[in-house]
Amino acid sequence: MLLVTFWLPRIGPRLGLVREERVYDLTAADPVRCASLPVLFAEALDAGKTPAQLLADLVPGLLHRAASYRYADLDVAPAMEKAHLMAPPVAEVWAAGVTYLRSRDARVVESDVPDIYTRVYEAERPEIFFKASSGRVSGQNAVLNLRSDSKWNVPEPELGVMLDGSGRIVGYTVGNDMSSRDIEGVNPLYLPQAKMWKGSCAVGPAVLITDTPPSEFIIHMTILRGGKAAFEGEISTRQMKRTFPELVSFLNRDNELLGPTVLLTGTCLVPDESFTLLEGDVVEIAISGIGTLRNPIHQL
Ligand code: DO4
Ligand code: MG
Repeated sequence: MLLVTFWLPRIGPRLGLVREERVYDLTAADPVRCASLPVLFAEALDAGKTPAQLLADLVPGLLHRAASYRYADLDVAPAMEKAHLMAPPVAEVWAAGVTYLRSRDARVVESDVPDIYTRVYEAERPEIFFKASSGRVSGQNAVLNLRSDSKWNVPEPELGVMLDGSGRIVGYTVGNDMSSRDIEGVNPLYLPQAKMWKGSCAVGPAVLITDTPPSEFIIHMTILRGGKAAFEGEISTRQMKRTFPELVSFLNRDNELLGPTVLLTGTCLVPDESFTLLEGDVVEIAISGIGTLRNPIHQL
């Protein structure tokens, strides 16, 4: 099932179920168990179920009494006075890197220290880094920023694995791990600055809650400039060197999650070296079975 979090003016965030172009307000229909995504995950854990199992039990009885909205009417620029889609309310976003050959090769070209990317691609231990805390995650149609001290910025379209607070994989979402290639290229120790600044991470809007993911997700990215595609590409998560459970096992190792958490699983779509994002671009990342994450770009 596809869930979104959306904002209703004067009411606040709601948990919604997406079905046939409409969003059903689950919070209105069951304010206790469907108060929010973290509450739903905690309820499932308490009941000894997965969120997919809990939803399968609950949803048939809820839909007939849930108010619904057209998805397209919620898919607008976020503003307090307008109903709009929000980022899933996660505690943190982490990210894995160099999980695809394309990412390894692009970084070998850009870096003054190319060897480390080849080594981590081959190593048993994956690269995992902290990307964003909850307040730093941008949602659908929210502006993402380009650093003022970087001249080479790209989006990184990535499949995000959704974990509940206990570290179980409970679903999948769309993520954009914005990156400054020139800052990372000068010195890999600058990675936190190449990955984290105001408006450098977007997630959502939809979360596919399932215990049986498809054998592959297709990730398609379009970068629109003046209404035309300045970059377009598509890959399959089958091209990834590692598995989702493998990446998650390293994130969970000797760790404690602070609540629902997204682990971005790495990029395989890297525009060629001449490409950088510009003010006014719009990045659209579509993942099969989940939906499209869209963000306009602003130069700081
Ligand atoms: O090694 C730096 C980051 C890699 C990354 O973000 C990716 O491969 O997606
Ligand atoms: Mg990345």
